Amino acid sequence: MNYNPNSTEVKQLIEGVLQRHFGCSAKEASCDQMYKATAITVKNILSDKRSAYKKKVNEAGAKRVYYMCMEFLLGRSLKTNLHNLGLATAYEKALKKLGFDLEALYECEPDAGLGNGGLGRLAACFMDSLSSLDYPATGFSICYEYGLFKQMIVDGIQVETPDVWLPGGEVWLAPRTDRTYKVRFGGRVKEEWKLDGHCEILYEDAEEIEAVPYDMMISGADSAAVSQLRLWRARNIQKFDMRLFTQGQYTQAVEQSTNAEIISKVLYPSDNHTEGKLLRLSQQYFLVSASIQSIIRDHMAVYGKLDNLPEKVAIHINDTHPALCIPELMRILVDEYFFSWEKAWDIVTRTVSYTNHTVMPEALESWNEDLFRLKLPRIYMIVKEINERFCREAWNAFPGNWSRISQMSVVGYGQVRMANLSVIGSHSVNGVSELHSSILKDSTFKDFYRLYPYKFDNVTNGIAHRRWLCYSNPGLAELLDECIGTDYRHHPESLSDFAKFADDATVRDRVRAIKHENKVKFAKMVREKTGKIIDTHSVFDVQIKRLHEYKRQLLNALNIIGLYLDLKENPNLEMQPQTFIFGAKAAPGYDMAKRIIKLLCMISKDIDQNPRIKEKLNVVFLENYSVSMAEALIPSAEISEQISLAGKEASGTGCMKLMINGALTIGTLDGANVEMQEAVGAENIFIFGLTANEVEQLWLSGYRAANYYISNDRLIRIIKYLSTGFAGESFADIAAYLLNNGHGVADPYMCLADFESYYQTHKVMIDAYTNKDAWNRMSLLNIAAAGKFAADRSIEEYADRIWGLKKVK
Ligand code: 26Q
Repeated sequence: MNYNPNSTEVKQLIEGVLQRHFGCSAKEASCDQMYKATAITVKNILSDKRSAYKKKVNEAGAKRVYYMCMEFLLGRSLKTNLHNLGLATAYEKALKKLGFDLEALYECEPDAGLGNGGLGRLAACFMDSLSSLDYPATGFSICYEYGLFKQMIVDGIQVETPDVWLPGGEVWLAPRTDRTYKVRFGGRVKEEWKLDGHCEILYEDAEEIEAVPYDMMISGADSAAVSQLRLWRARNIQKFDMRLFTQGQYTQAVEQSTNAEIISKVLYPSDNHTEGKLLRLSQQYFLVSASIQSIIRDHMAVYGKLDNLPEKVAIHINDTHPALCIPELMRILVDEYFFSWEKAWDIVTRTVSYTNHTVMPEALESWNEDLFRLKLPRIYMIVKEINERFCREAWNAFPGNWSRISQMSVVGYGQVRMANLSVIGSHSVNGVSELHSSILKDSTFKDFYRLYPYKFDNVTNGIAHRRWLCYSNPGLAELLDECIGTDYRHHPESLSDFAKFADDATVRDRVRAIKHENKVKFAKMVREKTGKIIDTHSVFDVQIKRLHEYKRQLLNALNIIGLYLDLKENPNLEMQPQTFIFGAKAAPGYDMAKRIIKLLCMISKDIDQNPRIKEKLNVVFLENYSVSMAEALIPSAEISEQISLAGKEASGTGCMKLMINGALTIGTLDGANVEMQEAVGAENIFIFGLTANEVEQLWLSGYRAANYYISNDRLIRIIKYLSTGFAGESFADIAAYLLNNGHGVADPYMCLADFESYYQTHKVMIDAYTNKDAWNRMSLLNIAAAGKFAADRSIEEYADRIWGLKKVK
């Protein structure tokens, strides 16, 4: 197969697919058909390329990594694949000859939204880097029929509708019905000792569900490797009652068969929060069991034995969600390949590694022990055995210290704790930023750190800089190409060369001009989609991320209300025009998050009714924030809001996307912000608020919101005005929440404690903005310092220190 077709050949490929799949010519094809035909030709090229690469990996006997994650937030694929393959120009020309515009076809593709936010998008960025760096990699996840819900805003209220992505997204998937596996749930387990001394495990009345793989290929940029993302879909195994069936009662026969397919129906829409739902547990085991079986099959096909698994295979669990691969791999080694427990445990712990993504206690997964035993009886037995052996080990390390051992155990107080299982069953545990990794060692996993200090590591997150800079901000990429050459596209650390141009007035001015063009383009898009007009001479101040109390969109809102009141009192006030742009989805059952969305929407509506205020202050809440929307918005952003309460955001990755596109950060010393400050210098970032240690101290001594309130006139006016409300709606409930004098809810994220510092810092930042030349210089320096935050760097660290992976070229 030719991986490098020219435009004439591309044209023929597309025409062939159009004819075979849709029975039409290019003239007759709709945009949707043309997008699909184009995508299919790219998929075919990728499949062939993947086969060739896989052959090379097998011949070399190279180690591979399997990245397990309940979420992959991929967004669109066509543009990235074409650019990575170096085929964008050939396709553009071919399509032009066929009467179509490639840029317009990109818009036909729905986002694959198989994730909630940070963790899922990180997994997608990592797949890009793995293939671009020529590492052999496979991702495993679930082929959800519905991805993350679509968000509609009706009168300020978030309404969720199903995300039907498959009709347009399916073109990227290759079903492999020849590679299905069975996954077992429920029933009873019997142990039967055989004469030869081994124990056979028998299952009675278990429900069997079939896992069907749908494969997606992910190209690297100018590399030989193509990564595979294997998505599992659940299928009923039709065990009809044949008697009923032959007696003509087929509807009854069908009714009696269980509906296993709900397992891959929908993605759970909460992030940083777990609910302990049984269906979620089934999803996790479904993913893990099918994937481990697939890994074993591949490994056996090449090596014919499993003793060398840790030398040839790295299994990475992205958070605790796929942690059941630890007992599942034990099950297969012990029950099916008759390894001794000790040998199997050695293999498992040398193969598996784990990344933690959060320190929020409500996000630490635990399952009710009884539910767990009923749903997964054999896995439960294995988990119990892991637990007993661990407790003995811990007893030797901490003799007599019952309370410590019980906190570290996997099974305790009627719960199965997935984080403890993950730490015990892996050889490496890492956090996702320096600060987060130290919090894991000092507090979350303090006792484990004493027992296994050698397991703990840090790999700071990174982003796919080709997608988030080169492809989504072509204007800036072109300027970089001119100034520093194209090397940074493969070696993002070379972006630092751009710093040499900080004193070049022409380059600074071009940075500004590119930003302005991007602002105009984004404003045009918003106008076309929503009718809303954005002043492109106002500063674009952007907060885009899931809606969560700890991320403190509310703190941003308080500051906006302050500005609103300033303008209300003095309509002639001289002020830099500011547009505050938000994009955020709230978990459907998260009432406070939905109230905050409503507050933002009502402030926006109120301002729309006040033309004098509108000249200087605007709030835009973008509906249905998604990967594609982020790609359109981020190149136009000037201020990046990263204002979580210090110690709560594990890393954040949106901050990196905004930085590399020249936005300046206002933020707390939380997550990756700490390292961003180190990289760019304190004079080029706007840091405010309590540090993680100060937060901890304040929490221990008792946070009293009223103390901050009574001494601050501005805050008093703002909080009082919340009760007056916006566009006819009072937000007295939010005022009570912030002051901790409502019933039940109180603000554990200390918005009022950081308010004054935030307000002052924001003001300083807006002043800085009015000095255009100095601002552009800072913007340029942020771009130059963003190289560290590329996923290429993260992946090199994982490959080197955690997975022991070598490139296969
Ligand atoms: C668990 C059980 C049941 C239902 C849902 C969940 C669940 C799902 C998603 C729990 C957590 C998540 C997602 C967490 C997440 O996205 N964390 C973010 O990970 C990013 C990548 O490392 C970090 O940058 C962010 O700081 C972190 O919040």
